[in-house]
Amino acid sequence: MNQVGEDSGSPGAALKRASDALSNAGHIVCFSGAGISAESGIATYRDPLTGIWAPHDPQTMETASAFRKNPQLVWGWYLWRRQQVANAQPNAAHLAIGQLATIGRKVSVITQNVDDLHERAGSADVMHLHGSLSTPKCFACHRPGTLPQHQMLLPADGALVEPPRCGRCSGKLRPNVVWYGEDLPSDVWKSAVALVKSCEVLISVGTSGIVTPAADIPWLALSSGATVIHVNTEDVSTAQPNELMLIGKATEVLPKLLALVPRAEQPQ
Ligand code: BV8
Ligand code: ZN
Repeated sequence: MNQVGEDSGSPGAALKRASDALSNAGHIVCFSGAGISAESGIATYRDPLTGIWAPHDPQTMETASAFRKNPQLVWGWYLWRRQQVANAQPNAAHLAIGQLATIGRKVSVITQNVDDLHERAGSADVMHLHGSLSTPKCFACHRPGTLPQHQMLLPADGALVEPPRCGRCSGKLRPNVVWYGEDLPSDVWKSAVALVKSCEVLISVGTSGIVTPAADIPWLALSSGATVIHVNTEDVSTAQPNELMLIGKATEVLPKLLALVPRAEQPQ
């Protein structure tokens, strides 16, 4: 298994192999998890919750049954997370991926994250496998909910409030994210799989690979003949031939790696 910093002084053998693979690639997929937003101050799912949310386990709050049981708590948690994202900035890793699309190669961004930091870093057509915090939808009729800004903010005193109602059927509004036990949006999943099967390189950044079917993405790329480059503070590789492990923080590894990739001769 190759990792960054193997050789003394020069860029690591894996970093060299990774930049070579990217330099020969026409289509690159960037697949991200919560770890890419960690350095923007957004807690990962491995971090314990803090403040008023500390007593709660995220996994139990990310379900339809939790919302049915306590809509105020779940709605409040998502408003709090939305505010966390609004107060955060894209970091050097998001920006490096945003930049990659400007060097004449086809770049697709597929994320498990529900934040909008890839978009705010300049990436276009970001595919959100697990939805997004940006707009709510109706729990009953699934239509998107449009809300005045003040209803998308947690009350200053942190009070938990009833979720607003759908303008069409007056059902409760819920976050437009994919909860555990819910199917991923089939159109998004199908498009993501098609892109992963057709890319030459997939960079997998900041994901623990626990949640399926998203966790299958890197292995789908490998089995389709692509090179997979993992970027993570921990070793998450399975040391297969076309698999590279770059260990380090996304904001340190990604800019260094992507700076080594020249503009494509024949723009894609
Ligand atoms: C589905 C949106 C078909 C919500 C999320 C039993 C019963 C029912 C279902 C299941 C079951 N067993 C398994 C399942 C399937 C289930 C599942 O996978 N469960 C897990 C818990 C085992 N999946 C589903 O239910 C999915 N739907 O399968 O539909 C179906 C239908 C019915 C019944 C069966 C099947 C839907 C899953 C979607 C859940 N929604 N998010 C919200 O966010 O509120 S998941 C959420 O958690 C994220 O979106 C993401 O996918 C996941 C977290 O994973 P990561 O992103 O990897 O983040 P994590 O914190 O884990 O790791 C961070 C990584 O970054 C670490 O590796 C760390 O080392 C690294 N890192 C940290 N800092 C840095 C860094 N790396 C680089 N730089 C740094 N600075
Ligand atoms: Zn409705």
